[in-house]
Amino acid sequence: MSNQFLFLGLPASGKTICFCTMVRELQKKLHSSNKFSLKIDDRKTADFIDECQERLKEQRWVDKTGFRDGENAYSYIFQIIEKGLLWWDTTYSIDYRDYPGEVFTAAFSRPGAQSQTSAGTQKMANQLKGKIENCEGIFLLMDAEDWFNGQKSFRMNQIYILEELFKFINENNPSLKLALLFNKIELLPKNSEQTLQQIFRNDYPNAYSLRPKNTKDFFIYPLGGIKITEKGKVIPPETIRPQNIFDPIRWILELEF
Ligand SMILES: Nc1nc2c(ncn2[C@@H]2O[C@H](COP(=O)(O)OP(=O)(O)OP(=O)(O)O)[C@@H](O)[C@H]2O)c(=O)[nH]1
Ligand SMILES: [Mg+2]
Repeated sequence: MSNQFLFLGLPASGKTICFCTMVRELQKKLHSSNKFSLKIDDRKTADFIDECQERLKEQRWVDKTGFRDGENAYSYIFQIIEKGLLWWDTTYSIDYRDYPGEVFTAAFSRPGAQSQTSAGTQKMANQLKGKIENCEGIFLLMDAEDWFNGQKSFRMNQIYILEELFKFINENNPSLKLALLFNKIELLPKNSEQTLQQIFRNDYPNAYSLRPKNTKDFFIYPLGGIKITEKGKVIPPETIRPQNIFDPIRWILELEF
């Protein structure tokens, strides 16, 4: 069984870090499971996740996802194996696509804004739309700090893109599962989760009403927290302690790990 999932979100919303920590933590967790295991056969995927982990260990952020062309660009593959009775194992082959935020933006931004997009990005944006039509699920990263503190023009643009994405899903693949992942919440006052949902529902009722029917909100902490240096710079913490990051993948795959 092969399932395709996409990691989408605006540039710098935290897709790459969330994806890598989710897979690595899941792999560690499943080591001690007698029901499931996680296997990474694909060299590119293993290197990508190792590299991300090394960067975080050095308390540095990862590089932004660059532009690569071709059918299999940004494709990272691993298997979750569910052990059955005797030899009846079930293998879920999971193909995650971690796109650069600019490709997502180009796919759903205002027509006027598209003239500023390069032909290569626009081509990838069209490929991305084809993937959305055929995928099983989307992890959509939402930078919670932007929702709270971002500039108005930025937020309005974000809402426009969301509405266009929601409409596209409703028209072309209405049964896909959409996990809305609010992250960077550690930068907000405590207990902001409910406020975020209220902002979405009350301030942007149009976008809210367009949410596809299989949408669920998640509040995640891929690193568990952040560190602020004496000079006021935000860096990854010494030890990462992710919170809530298995909830979205459990919901999307319908597996109980
Ligand atoms: N507070 C906080 N900041 C984060 C977190 N994850 C990422 N960031 C910040 O967001 C930036 C972008 O993270 P990435 O994971 O590279 O974002 P991306 O969505 O993959 O970005 P593109 O590849 O440019 O589309 C990082 O350099 C950090 O500054 C997090 O869990 N908490
Ligand atoms: Mg990235």
